[in-house]
Amino acid sequence: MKNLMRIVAVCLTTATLVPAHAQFAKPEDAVKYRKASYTVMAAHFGRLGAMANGRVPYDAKLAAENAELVVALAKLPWTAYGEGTDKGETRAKPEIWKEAAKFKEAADKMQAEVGKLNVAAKAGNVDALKAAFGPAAASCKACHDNFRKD
Ligand code: ASC
Repeated sequence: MKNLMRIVAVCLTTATLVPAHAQFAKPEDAVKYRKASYTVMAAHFGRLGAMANGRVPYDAKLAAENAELVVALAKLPWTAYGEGTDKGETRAKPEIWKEAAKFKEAADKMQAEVGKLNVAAKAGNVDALKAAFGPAAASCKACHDNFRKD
């Protein structure tokens, strides 16, 4: 019994701390999860965009905090494209699964670009942020163009 409790505890801890290995009870849960991760990512990415485009005043600390969040959030959606998650309330195109290598390449590219954006945000000057924001936004858009229904 003690061992069983230990196994359950380890599983629960792992499920909580390692979203990269997120398990979903139902495909709908996975779809909700990935949409939620994009929604939160877009909120923080949007704050960086507002600063990069001069819509809100540049704030180095806020930029660094938001970029750090974007990097973390950018790791989340990918485990949530498992079997059965191509249906239901999703704009995901079948190409995600049919051209899985291409999709992974786009996902990796986005993560690389937001990684650079994070480095730029930490540099503490708005020009670095501006220079890195464009390519990061383009990497979001590339994936939308190829893999998302409008
Ligand atoms: C954003 C946001 C996206 C990307 C994309 C870039 O701020 O929410 O999905 O930028 O629109 O083209």
